[in-house]
Amino acid sequence: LHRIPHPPGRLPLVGDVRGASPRTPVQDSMRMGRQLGPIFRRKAFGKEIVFVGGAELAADLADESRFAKHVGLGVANLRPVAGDGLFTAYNHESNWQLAHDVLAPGFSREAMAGYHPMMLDVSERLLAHWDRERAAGRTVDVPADMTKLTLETIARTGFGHDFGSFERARPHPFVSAMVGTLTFAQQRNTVPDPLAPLLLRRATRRNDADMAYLNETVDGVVRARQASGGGDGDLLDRMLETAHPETGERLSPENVRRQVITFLVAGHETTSGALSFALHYLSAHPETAARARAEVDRVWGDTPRPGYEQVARLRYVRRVLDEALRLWPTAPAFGREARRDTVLGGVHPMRRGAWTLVMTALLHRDPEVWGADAERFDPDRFDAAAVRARPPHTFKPFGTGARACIGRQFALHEATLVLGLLLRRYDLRPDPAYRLRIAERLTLMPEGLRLRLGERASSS
Ligand code: MNH
Repeated sequence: LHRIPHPPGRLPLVGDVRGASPRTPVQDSMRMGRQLGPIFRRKAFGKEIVFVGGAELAADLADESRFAKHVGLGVANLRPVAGDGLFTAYNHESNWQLAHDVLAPGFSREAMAGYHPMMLDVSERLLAHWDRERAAGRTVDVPADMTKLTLETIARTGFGHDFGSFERARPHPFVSAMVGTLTFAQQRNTVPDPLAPLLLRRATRRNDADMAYLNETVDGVVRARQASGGGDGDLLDRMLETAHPETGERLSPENVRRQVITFLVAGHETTSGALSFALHYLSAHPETAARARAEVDRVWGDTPRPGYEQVARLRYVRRVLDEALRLWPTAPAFGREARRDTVLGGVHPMRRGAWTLVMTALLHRDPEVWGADAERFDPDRFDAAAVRARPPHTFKPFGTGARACIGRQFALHEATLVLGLLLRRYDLRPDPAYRLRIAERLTLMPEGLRLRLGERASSS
């Protein structure tokens, strides 16, 4: 450990807290990483955490024979909410494999093609809302509206449920409760365990109320399904009815509850952030927006409801999304632990069970891989030739290995579809005074991003 640098000015007891804020753990770590190099450690109240931001070490950590997902820090703090649901399950918990095998077919190509019309329906609600805002001369609240869109999308495609987000002026209470639990899980890392009951007394009470609300909501969704006697084979039907193809085992009612919360939260929060960052960059780079819009016109023409196959053909729009996820991976870190005693990168010995946190935004900006201009927004980094020229394991917005994101195709399809529809319809005008600010609540979100919608310029 002594070989791994830490920030200067470490204080006794409290550790490396100088210049660090409980509200911006990711951005603080990004700053430290730039100063300290590809691997560094931060200490807070006797707990020392090793961070990896360099591409070479991150690629070594992707070796599944030596490393696996580590459920720690923010993810572990979500255990009271999401329990042994897919995202927060420990590797050794049998419910992980069971739920993975039962739910994976819900993310197949055929399943995705089935969700497509519902995704379009929800997108049309967004377009109607934005048309009204434009007609009234108002700007739009991008993160709030993207959250409405992605929550409705996962709720309807996965669970046949309608939160009515677009009919509400304020966020649905489910969203407020979710943001509350995510914020609490992040905050929980910043105080030592024994002091938490004292220092976070009020926050803990609020968190208990938020968790109770999330549980009530999902119990309602499950009860409604049971009363209606089954849906059309969506995720909830799989959770409730599908037995494991080999063992015949089924998910327990308590585990179903955890999975519903997991998918309602994991299925919308990060996609909402990804869409919001992409819209920020499109508004700040009119030449990129023009190129993307020209592609949409070319591939979609003016067909009002583009088909499933027509979404993946938006290659340049997809690059814009990838580039936004490179700079601001909305799930900004993932934990990796050693399966057995090993040496990381041939230099750092790790005992079995020792773990480290991969800081995705640092990995995505390593100049060794992305060049001296790594901080610059440039979707052409994702054209086919550039991707082929890069080493593997350098772009990891969806994590890595067996525990990587199960919803990746779902998110990419949804987000590409929506960006295509928005580009085709609106000219996205930034507020010239806006400077990108990042709000952290385990996930990342551009804070205070509002856009003015213009009539789109005539197509090229
Ligand atoms: Mn998703 C795991 C990022 C969209 C459901 N997701 C992960 C991980 C990352 C991630 C990173 C791995 C975390 C870890 O190793 O600890 N996810 C994203 C991003 C988006 C996203 C950046 C959107 C953009 N995720 C979605 C969607 C769904 C979803 C959409 C569901 C519909 N994600 C999951 C689940 C897991 C996961 C479930 C846990 C998978 C497992 O461990 O088996």
